[in-house]
Amino acid sequence: HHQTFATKSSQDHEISVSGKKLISDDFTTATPKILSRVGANLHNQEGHPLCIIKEQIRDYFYRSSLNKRGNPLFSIYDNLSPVVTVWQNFDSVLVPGDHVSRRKGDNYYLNREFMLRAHTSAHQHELVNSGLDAFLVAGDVYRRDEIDATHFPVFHQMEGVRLFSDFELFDKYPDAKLKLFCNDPVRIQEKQEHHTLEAVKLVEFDLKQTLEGLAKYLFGEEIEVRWVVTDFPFTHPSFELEIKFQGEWLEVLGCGIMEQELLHSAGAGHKIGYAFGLGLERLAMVLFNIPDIRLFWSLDPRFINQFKVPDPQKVKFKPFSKFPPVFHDISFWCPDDGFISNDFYDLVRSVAGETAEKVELIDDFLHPKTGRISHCYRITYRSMDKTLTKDEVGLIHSDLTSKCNTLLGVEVRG
Ligand code: FA5
Ligand code: MG
Repeated sequence: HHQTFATKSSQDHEISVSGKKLISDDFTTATPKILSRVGANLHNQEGHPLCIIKEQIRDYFYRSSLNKRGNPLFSIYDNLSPVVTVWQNFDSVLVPGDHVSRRKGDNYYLNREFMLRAHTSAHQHELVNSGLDAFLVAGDVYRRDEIDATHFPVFHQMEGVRLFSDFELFDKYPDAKLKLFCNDPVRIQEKQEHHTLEAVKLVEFDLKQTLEGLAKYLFGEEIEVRWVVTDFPFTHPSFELEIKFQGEWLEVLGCGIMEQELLHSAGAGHKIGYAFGLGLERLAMVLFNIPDIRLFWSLDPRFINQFKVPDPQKVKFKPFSKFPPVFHDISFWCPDDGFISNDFYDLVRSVAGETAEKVELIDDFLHPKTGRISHCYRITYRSMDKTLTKDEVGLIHSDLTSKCNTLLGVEVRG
């Protein structure tokens, strides 16, 4: 029911993205700024840290999972378009129609039918359906979010899926008469209704060994990891892997046993499988000591040149001096029919691009008499590439101020 600023300005316009032409509608939340990121494919730029980490992960899977003939089991897809149908992103992986993850305020919808994928899980169904048993998908994903050192509206994920037939899974126990499926349809914390506990435990063991092995391959044998139980609509049971980084636990991936209903609808109902989704920026920030997620988008040669060495996986990034920040506050009365902060964050991004380093809500107050709500945000402007002058920032900020009035329907107070 919330309006977003994109709908007020761009209904019925033609959107051209990734070789497709689409007509925007009342669902559109994608901004021209975000559309300009599509096609950058940082994960495919040779020498880029996201490409280096993608190749490291791919090599781990190529080496550690071989079929009987000694060939890699997994194949990798790193060039699938991020323009997907809403069905692919959500319905195909069993996300219910009213699930919070579908909110307009959190996603970049192109229109009612298409969106920029919010996770690489959007491709699970089509690839399983095409007959693959083991695959990786690397790609850019898009989410409307806040702005700071660890959040950027475009980031990258690597999906992995591995399916097992009964004879593959029970290969080592030919006399045990083990089965994948049972006729005792109860869903418990450990398993789905149609799976046997022994099948689930074997797949879960393989999944966890594989991913712990990946963490050790990337970060060394000493890396501390832990498993946390969680929920996803497309897996059960589901887990997150956390690694110890600078004294804190950092979530790096989600995974689990694939929902049988998904496999069934994709034509692989006779197999059991696992799936996982890794955050490439998170892993690369840990591996290379990269302090700020926006650096991945920097064109500054002092960034990218540090990775142009014979053993790039061993690079420890040396931060170069930061250019000085310029701060501006903006406060406004929110419209009476509601306001979502992500609309404001997107507007800041559209107007200021990467020069908006951080946006913080520093005051949120309700007028006791009029009942109106006022927000005050502090914006930190800083360029990765040069010193911004006060005048330069002043122009950006006044542009932002006037667009707040016209596009967000707020009343700017100062
Ligand atoms: C997912 O996106 C699921 N599709 C993952 C999955 C796949 C689960 C297959 C089960 C089976 P989540 O939203 O937690 O889950 O994101 C997965 C990973 O992406 C996170 O663990 C994190 O490493 C990374 N990630 C998520 N949000 C961000 C963000 N805003 N910035 C950087 N990395 C992020
Ligand atoms: Mg998560």
